[in-house]
Amino acid sequence: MAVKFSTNDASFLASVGDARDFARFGGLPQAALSGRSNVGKSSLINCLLGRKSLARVSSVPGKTITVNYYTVGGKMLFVDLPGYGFAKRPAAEREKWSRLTDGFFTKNPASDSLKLVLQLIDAAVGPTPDDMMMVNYLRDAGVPRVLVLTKTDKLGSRQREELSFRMSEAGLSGETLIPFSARTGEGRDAVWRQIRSTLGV
Ligand SMILES: Nc1nc2c(ncn2[C@@H]2O[C@H](COP(=O)(O)OP(=O)(O)OP(=O)(O)O)[C@@H](O)[C@H]2O)c(=O)[nH]1
Ligand SMILES: [Mg+2]
Repeated sequence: MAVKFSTNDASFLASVGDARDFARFGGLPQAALSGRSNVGKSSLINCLLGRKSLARVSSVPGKTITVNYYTVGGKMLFVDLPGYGFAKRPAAEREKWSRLTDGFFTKNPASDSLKLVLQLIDAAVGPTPDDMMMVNYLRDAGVPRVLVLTKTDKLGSRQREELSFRMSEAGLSGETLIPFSARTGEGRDAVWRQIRSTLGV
């Protein structure tokens, strides 16, 4: 059964810019957030934890290329992965992104602790080629995942239908899909249920 812990009892743990430091975060189960720059990763963390600005929400996408760890109730970690798909990013930064993200999934001594990836997809944009690459990677690697469709507050009912059509066209209807909005709180409980059952917390 789920362990009781307070989701308000959360704090920023560390910002990691070097894959060698991932080893330090074994032990507690991890839920990682992956997605395009600006898709709403930090906002989702703040929303889940009921905090205004624990995770920094940026109006300029992709400013920092670091992996950010947050501890929750002393029972689990959120891992905010650096956003991808920011076209104007210089080559050196893109390379840093690849090195860090690749390191997180393929050369992470603490990867046993990674229990779930929340793969965020902007509901108003639909799955981009980069999103598809990421989802296919997670699929092939057998990483447990849920697809969180963010910013649903921007959609009318017609656009919601279109989105679900586009998701199935992209071959994603077999995935666990959770519509989510940090603005309205839609999907917050569903995301927590997934995290709790997958991480066993
Ligand atoms: N309408 C709406 N806007 C949102 C929502 N979530 C985030 N945003 C906005 O989208 C922008 C990016 O949000 P962030 O949470 O910083 O996105 P991120 O994925 O962490 O971005 P990076 O850290 O730069 O990769 C901000 O302007 C947010 O206010 C949402 O649910 N609805
Ligand atoms: Mg962020």
